[in-house]
Amino acid sequence: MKKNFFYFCLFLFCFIQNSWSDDFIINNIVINKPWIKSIHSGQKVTSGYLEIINNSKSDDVLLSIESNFAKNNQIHSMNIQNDVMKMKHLKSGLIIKKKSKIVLKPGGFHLMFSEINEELKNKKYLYIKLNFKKNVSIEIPFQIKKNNTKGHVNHKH
Ligand SMILES: [Cu+2]
Repeated sequence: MKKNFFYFCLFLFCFIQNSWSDDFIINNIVINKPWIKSIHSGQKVTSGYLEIINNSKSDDVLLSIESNFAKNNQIHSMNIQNDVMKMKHLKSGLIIKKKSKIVLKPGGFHLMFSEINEELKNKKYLYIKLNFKKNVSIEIPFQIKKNNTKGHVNHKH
């Protein structure tokens, strides 16, 4: 019991400490720089990005994501086919190989939110829950930022 309490405190300490620097740690997973593209009022779709590092000795999978502000929350890949960017819903999730890092960025893997049901104007952060296969789940704030790249223009589902 005492031992569990110690681990709980250690977890809290790590979590709080890391939330100040935009890094989050849960078990063997480290998450860096989570951000989400700001939207105009009336816009119903946006996307989110982050870096995920898997420090464990086995592969893990980001199985799904959840949020309160959108009805549809999906993990997508993006590829160029005949000069057209195509997105694909990764229904069985995104694999993060052991001891490696995966970067979700404009033009590549991303989190996709549609049917957005909230006014997001005056918010700085949005909370999104990431469900991993082995390292359980973590709910973290994604910073809302303007998008400066053109990675998500000209695409088709
Ligand atoms: Cu997408």
